Order: sequence, then C-alpha cells, then structure tokens
Amino acid sequence: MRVSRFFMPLLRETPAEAQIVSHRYMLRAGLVRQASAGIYSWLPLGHRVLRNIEQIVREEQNRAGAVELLMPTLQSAELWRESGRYDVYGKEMLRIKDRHDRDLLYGPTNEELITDIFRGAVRSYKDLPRILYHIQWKFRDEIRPRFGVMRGREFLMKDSYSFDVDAEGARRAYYKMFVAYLKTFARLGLKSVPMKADAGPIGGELSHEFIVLAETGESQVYCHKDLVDMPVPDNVDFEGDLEPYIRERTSLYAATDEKHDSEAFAKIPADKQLAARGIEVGHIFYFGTKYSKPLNAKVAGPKGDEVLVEMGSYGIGVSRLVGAIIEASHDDAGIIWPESVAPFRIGLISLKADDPKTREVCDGLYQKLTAAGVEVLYDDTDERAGTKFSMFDLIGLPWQIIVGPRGLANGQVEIKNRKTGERQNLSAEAALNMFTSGK
Ligand code: 5CA
Repeated sequence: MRVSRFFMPLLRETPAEAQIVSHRYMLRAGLVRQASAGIYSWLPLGHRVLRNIEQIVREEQNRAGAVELLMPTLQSAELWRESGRYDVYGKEMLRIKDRHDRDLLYGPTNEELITDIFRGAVRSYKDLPRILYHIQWKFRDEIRPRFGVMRGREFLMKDSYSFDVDAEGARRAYYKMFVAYLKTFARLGLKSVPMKADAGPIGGELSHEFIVLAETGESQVYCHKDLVDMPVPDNVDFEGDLEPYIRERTSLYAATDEKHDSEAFAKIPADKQLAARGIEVGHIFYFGTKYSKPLNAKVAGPKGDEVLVEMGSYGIGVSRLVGAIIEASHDDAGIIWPESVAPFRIGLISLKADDPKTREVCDGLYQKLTAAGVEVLYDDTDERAGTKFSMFDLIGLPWQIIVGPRGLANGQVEIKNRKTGERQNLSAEAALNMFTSGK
C-alpha cells in the first residue's frame, strides 16, 4: 500500500479526552474514530489489526475443535423472556421495537440464541460434544464507557458455547478453551494469567478471567508471580488429557478482586506475592444447566433417558485486545506491534521521493516485497524525512526500510527494527532477501 493512496488520518495533538496510552495512540495513529460515546469506526490501519487478531483467535478456536458460525446482532426478546434474563439484565441491554411493535434487543451475549439453535437441531448424546462459536459485535450500554475500545458500548467479541451430555464432558470443554486461550494470547504477544473470577450475569460456579497485567487495567488482581512467565503449552493434543496444564496453573494462587482470599494470598512467600492491575481479555464460564433448563434443551442420553445438556460459555474481547496489546507494547514514540498482528510488516520510507534513483530502488523493493506476499506500507510522499520517521515510529510497524540518495551512493539502504531500535545498512538486494527468504 502506498501512503499517497492510503487513508490514515493522523492527529498532531494528543486528544484531551484520552486518559490512557493505548487510547491516545489509537486516536493519534488513526486506528479508530469515535462515532459516539463508546462506539467507534475502525479506520483502515485499526481495521487491519482487528482482523489480524480475529484471525489468530479463529485459528486457535478451530485448532481446539470449536466450530464457527455467525449469529445476528439483533435478537428477539422472546428467548430472553424464556430464560428469565430479559428483566434481570437491566439497563445495560439496548432494547429496540420494530415496526410491528415487537421487542428486539441488540445482543450483549448469545447464550439464549445458541441454546435455541442447539435444541432445534440436536436430539441425541451421539451428536455431542460440540463447541460452537462466532465472532460478532455486541452492545452493552455501559454507564461509563471509557479508555477507548477497552470499555466500549459496541465491541467485537468471540464467544463460544459448549454442549455436553454430562458434567465431566463439560469440564473437558472448559479445559479445551482454557488451553486454547493460553495459546491465543501468547500468539498475540501477550502474557496472560488465568484467575479465579466472579461469574456475574452469565452465571455458574466455575469461572476464570484471563488477565494481562497493566498499570492502566480496570481490574485489581492478586497472584503468585510464577504464573506470569509460565511457558505456554506446546504441541497440545486437544483430544488428550488436558488436566495437567490446568492443574499446573490453578495450583498456584490467582484471583480477581471479587474472589480474593487474603488469607490464602498471605501464604504465598512474600517475594512471590503479586498485587497488580490487569486487563480482562477473556472470561470463561461453566454454568451447567442454567440455560438448558429454562429453554428445555434436552438430548436422549446413553441410557435412553432425556437429559438436559451441560453448557459453558467462553468469551474473548477482540476489540479490547487492540488496546491491551498497545498497553503492553509501546514506548514514548508510539506503538510497537508484535509481528503477528501488525497492520503491515514493513514501512518503506523514501527520503527523497523526487530523486529518480531513490524512486527506482523504492519502487523495485515495494514491487518485489509485495509480490512475495510481504505487507508493505510505502511512504512515497514528499513529506520531510523527520515527519516520516515520527509517523512510522508512531504507527509501530515492526520494520522500517529507509532509502535515500546518501545511502544509495554507497549502495546501501537502512533497516530499522522498531522494537529494539537496532539499525543495519545493507544492499537493497540483501534487504529484500532478509524479508523474503523462508517465504
Ligand atoms: N457470554 C460470556 C462468554 S462468551 C460473556 O459475555 N462474557 S463476558 O461478559 O465476560 O465478556 C467476554 C469478554 O468481552 C470480556 O472478557 C472482555 O474481554 C470483553 N468485553 C466485555 N465487555 C466489554 C466492553 N464493554 N468493551 C470491550 N470489551 C468488553
């Protein structure tokens, strides 16, 4: 993509309404624009990051055996009356009337709708277990939307729902999602810690939040320090025994504020106690028959009797993750994207767009890198070099290739790593090889 054709409205001034660094950088780098309180338009750069995160979440769900579908954002109130949640959900739920005066709502979550789909289709335990998921916009009319996409009113969520014939099966589903989440957040460049959590309006007894530690996080959390750097399971067989992975983590203390037990925490050796702030990027629940019972979702069990299905639900805040990743990875100059989610891998910076030799080398690199499938944002404009440097540092692409007449006189271009700041001079040919070998 050429900067001269792209749409990337940067802000020069730091927006006064942004209180935390991720929100400031998201506005300044033109990732999002507020449409109204807690509701955002995703501009091209932000949209690319959102889609990259979504894709990693999807791949890890699929790897764990979950199956993707897509449910609508608008739901009928009828189902919510059946589960009893229509009245209890309160003002957070956006209620709408259609032209026939029928009650609709903009889904804040999908337990009812997925249970309805399930009960209409599945009759026997032989069709179980199943984990179904979708990645869809949600609306919660939060009293205080804040920190940009961190606590929005409209936000993108991945929500999965598991169906099993008994509690033991449901526990396996919970473990699958638990492990899938560890892998997902690691691929996004984040250190996540699963912590005992309150189930809130979703319900159930067993619940974990996945927390990314950050000073600006909204949650107060307590845990054993060893959990923070615990290696993520590798080569997992999702059909095998997952309990050891779970035990390794849940045997150490970790809890959010609501579930905090100060006596248990005090038993951790003092140098291993960690009380910190964190961002909740995922939340998983096991709630048994809380929805299958009122909605009468039953299957024929192995003994011929009818049994209510055991369920759980598993959420990831996809749009919140954009902010969380920036909170975890930035410096004074701007964002530092992990390669896995970066909107482009390379920024190609022409220092003198009207110099024929510089243009020839830049155009050649751009064409060959793009042809090799490397995503490049090519600054072919005639802006000042200093302006370009600060723009690329702000938008945080992992690599910069800087091309100008002075370097070219020595047959060289410069490569800069955004994260380490390391620079090296190479021939254009060698630079090309560096990014295309192994592709
Ligand atoms: N049905 C369950 C699981 S699928 C559910 O709704 N869980 S939740 O309420 O915990 O939300 C799942 C995730 O969505 C949270 O962990 C959080 O990362 C994200 N999330 C929740 N509310 C917001 C919000 N207002 N803005 C941005 N992300 C949010």
